Parts: sequence; structure tokens; C-alpha cells
Amino acid sequence: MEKTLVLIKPDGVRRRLIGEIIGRFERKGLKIVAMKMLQVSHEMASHHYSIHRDKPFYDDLVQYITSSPIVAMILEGKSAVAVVRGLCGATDGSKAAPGTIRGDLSNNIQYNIIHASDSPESFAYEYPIFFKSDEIFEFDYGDENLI
Ligand code: FUP
Repeated sequence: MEKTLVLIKPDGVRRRLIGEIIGRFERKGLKIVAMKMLQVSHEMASHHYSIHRDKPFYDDLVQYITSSPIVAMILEGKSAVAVVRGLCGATDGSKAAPGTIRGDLSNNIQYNIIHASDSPESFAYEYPIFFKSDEIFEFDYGDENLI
């Protein structure tokens, strides 16, 4: 089964939206195989966002993701990368479709609540920044035949 990394960013945590967001993933049938609350360091942020290093918004992005705790999780499921990106919606909350997390909960491109890996390759690069291998679980919910 495919895995993807999700970060509930500082605005999502500070706006008390953790439960709302996790509930959407659970209801979709994704499996939470790792989860923690943590403070992102400058070093972690620069590693995670290295692809954006030359962008004009890079400094603001690093300042923001390190400004207060986040919730990181790894979700597993069929086509998890594409399914979770679809649930998140477009990057800019003011343009994201209603029904998506950003479309329903954000109206801003920077404060857009959530990060999700955009490819299996991105997941492979990103997840070790946040999780050690023994923090990722293998288990069955028991409802897999119904999802
Ligand atoms: P996404 O894959 O949808 O999370 O978006 P990107 O990888 O393109 O951008 C990463 C983050 O940079 C976004 F979540 C928000 C921020 N960003 C800006 O602040 N301004 C921009 O113009 C584009 C992205």
C-alpha cells in the first residue's frame, strides 16, 4: 500500500483544526500508521523545503513552519499520495475547491493549513525528516475489506 506524509501546519494546530482534519482522513478510509506533534527546527524546515530555496516566499515559509508546533503523520492507503492531495485541494486556499480541506478551511496561500507529499518520491525524501522507522506501525484495523 502507498504511503504519504501529511503535516498539519501551525495555523491548522492553532485554529484547533487537528481533529477536523484527521477525521476527514479517517472517514476516507486512510490508515494512520505514524503520528506526532512536534516543533520543526530551522534545519528540518530547510531540508523539507529545499526545493523552494530560491523562491521569493522561502524565508516566510520557513519562518511560518517553525513558528509553533505542527502535527506530522504518515497515511497509508490505495493511491494515498493522489487521494490525500485531492482531499487537501489547491495550494491557495482562496482558489481551492469547496469540499477540500483548504477549500473549506483556508482562504490564504501561505496559511494553507496542510502539507501533503506530491509524489511517492517526495514522500521518500520527506518522511525521514519527521519519523524514524520504528515510529511507523504495521497493523490492521480489521475493516480493510469494507474500504
Ligand atoms: P503544495 O504542494 O500545494 O503544498 O504547494 P507548493 O509545494 O507549491 O508550496 C509549498 C508551500 O509554499 C505552500 F504550501 C505555501 C507556500 N507558498 C507560498 O507561500 N507562496 C506561493 O506563491 C507558493 C507557495
